[in-house]
Amino acid sequence: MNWLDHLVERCTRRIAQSTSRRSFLTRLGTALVGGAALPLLPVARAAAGQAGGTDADPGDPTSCDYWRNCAIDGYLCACCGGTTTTCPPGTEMSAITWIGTCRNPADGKDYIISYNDCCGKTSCGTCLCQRNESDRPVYRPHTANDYNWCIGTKSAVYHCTVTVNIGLATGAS
Ligand code: ABN
Repeated sequence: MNWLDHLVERCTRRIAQSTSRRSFLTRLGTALVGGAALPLLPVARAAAGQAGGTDADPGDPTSCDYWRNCAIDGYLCACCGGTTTTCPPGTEMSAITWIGTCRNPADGKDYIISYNDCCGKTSCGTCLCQRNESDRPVYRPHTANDYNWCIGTKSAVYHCTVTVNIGLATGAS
């Protein structure tokens, strides 16, 4: 910890030499008030919603029981170095996807969930989740989820699946 003490001491001395106490306090106050206001910005709220675990997006994205996983058949990217919406490093997201409709327990509404496969590495092997709601036999491809959607990607090797919330489902399901 000695180096940390020296670093903090040097920084403190440099600040003391180059600023007056009043201007230092003004800057510190601005930083504190500004920092406290950051979560009020729309961007911060959106990020919180994506991360899961909030009222709007409850549950653990690494659990098969997580609400967005209702129609999935694959490995959860949130367990494989990615998140619910981003592929793990070194993999590429498929543009062609399986679509499901899942009910969000936070508001009781149905949302359209896009199950994009992440491609380019061998199977993640962790958090296999097969909830398969509304899945139909593979001889009806447009209603079946048991497919490798790594099509049109550089590699056809399947790694894991993300669960992107596309938006509110409207009309009859
Ligand atoms: N869409 C996930 C997946 C990949 C390979 C085989 C079956 C299902």
